[in-house]
Amino acid sequence: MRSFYALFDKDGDGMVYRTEFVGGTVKTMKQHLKAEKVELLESLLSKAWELFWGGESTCNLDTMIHHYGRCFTEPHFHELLRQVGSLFFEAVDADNDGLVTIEEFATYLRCYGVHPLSVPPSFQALDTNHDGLISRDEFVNAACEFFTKTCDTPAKLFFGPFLG
Ligand SMILES: [Ca+2]
Ligand SMILES: [Ca+2]
Repeated sequence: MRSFYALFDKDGDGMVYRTEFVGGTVKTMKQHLKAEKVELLESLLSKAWELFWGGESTCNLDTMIHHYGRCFTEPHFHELLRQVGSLFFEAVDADNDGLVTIEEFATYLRCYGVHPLSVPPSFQALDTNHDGLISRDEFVNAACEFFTKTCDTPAKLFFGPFLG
C-alpha cells in the first residue's frame, strides 16, 4: 500500500493532492491518448479519488489506508471494483475492438511514466491464457486481485512497474 501511495505522491512530500492524483495523470494522457479516452479516464480518476482517497483536496497515507480498509468491508465493493476495472479497460482499448494489444497497453502505461522495458512482463502477467492479447475479463480480474489480495499474485506486476 505504501508503494502504491508513493506512485501518486509525485513530489515525495508525503501528501497526495487531488491535483496530483487527477490532474497530473490527465495532463500526460492528453499527449498520448485520444480525447474521448482522456475524458473517460478523467471522470474515473475523480470517482476513484472520492471513493478511496476521501474526496478532500489532499490525502495522507493514513487517510488513504483508512478509506481503502473501509472499502473492503463494504459488500458492494467487489462489484464496484469490477465496474471501474471494466471502464478502465475501455479507456486502454484505444481502437474499441474489445482486446488490448501490447501497443495499446504500452501507450497507457507511458501516461504513468512507466519505463518501456517494464511493459512486456506486466502484459504477460495479465495475459493469463497467453494468446498475446488482454481480454476484458483478464484485465478486470487482475485489477480485482490487486485490490482484494495482499499476497503475491501476477496482478502485482500490473502495478509493479509504476513504481520503478
Ligand atoms: Ca484494441
Ligand atoms: Ca489473453
